[in-house]
Amino acid sequence: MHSNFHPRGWVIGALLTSFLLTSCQKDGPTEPTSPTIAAPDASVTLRIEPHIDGADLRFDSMMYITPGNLTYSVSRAEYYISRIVLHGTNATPNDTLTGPFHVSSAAPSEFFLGALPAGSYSGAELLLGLTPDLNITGGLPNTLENINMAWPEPMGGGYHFIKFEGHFLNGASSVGFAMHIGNNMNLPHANMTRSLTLDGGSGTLALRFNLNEMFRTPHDYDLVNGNYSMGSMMLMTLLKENAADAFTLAYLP
Ligand SMILES: [Cu+2]
Repeated sequence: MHSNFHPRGWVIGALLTSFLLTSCQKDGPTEPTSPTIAAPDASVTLRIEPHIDGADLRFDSMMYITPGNLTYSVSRAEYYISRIVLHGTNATPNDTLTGPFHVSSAAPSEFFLGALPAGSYSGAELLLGLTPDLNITGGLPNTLENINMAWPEPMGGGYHFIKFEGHFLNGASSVGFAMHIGNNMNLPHANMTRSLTLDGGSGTLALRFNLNEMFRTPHDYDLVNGNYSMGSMMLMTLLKENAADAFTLAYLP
């Protein structure tokens, strides 16, 4: 899948390059979404829904358009979501969903949260990735999914916060891209400004992640000249800042 990978603009040495190629492009089988646990009494399910400007995410379909007008496909969208803080308003205190929630599916992924107290919230924030205390090598359980997200020790260790990969058309040729983010200084912090009210009963917190926002606002991301982010603090900073408005959160009773 990555045999036609043509990284451009790298300013890193051949040794590091070959290390990255072996450590970061393993395309494992897509794991199925974990089954939802039958919910007793009042319970809230967190549903994480990746999409591209409102279109369902489907892997390996050359059907999406970047803000820079390149046609592209997605072969992997794997990431952690941590520390979702609901901002309490009026008498409601903040409520924090610690996670981390790991997502690797193109379909919505569901996580059983149990009961959440009723309250009104002015919005929320989250981390796309891991908190610094977990972002150390061995900081997460040694499951296959976590091991596959490992960030190389020579680059600081810990884990990838996100691997967003696919191919785009550049003229007649299909070019691979890999938007990888790691290192605490590049941890994306997203804000959601829509208010929501929890009723203390059963429902769904629908967290929607627009992957196309990784390529826009505040930066117009130049995929042609930055198709491989991992070796570049500059590119990872752009992606981090673009992710700030990539999420929306709603409660569905
Ligand atoms: Cu990587």
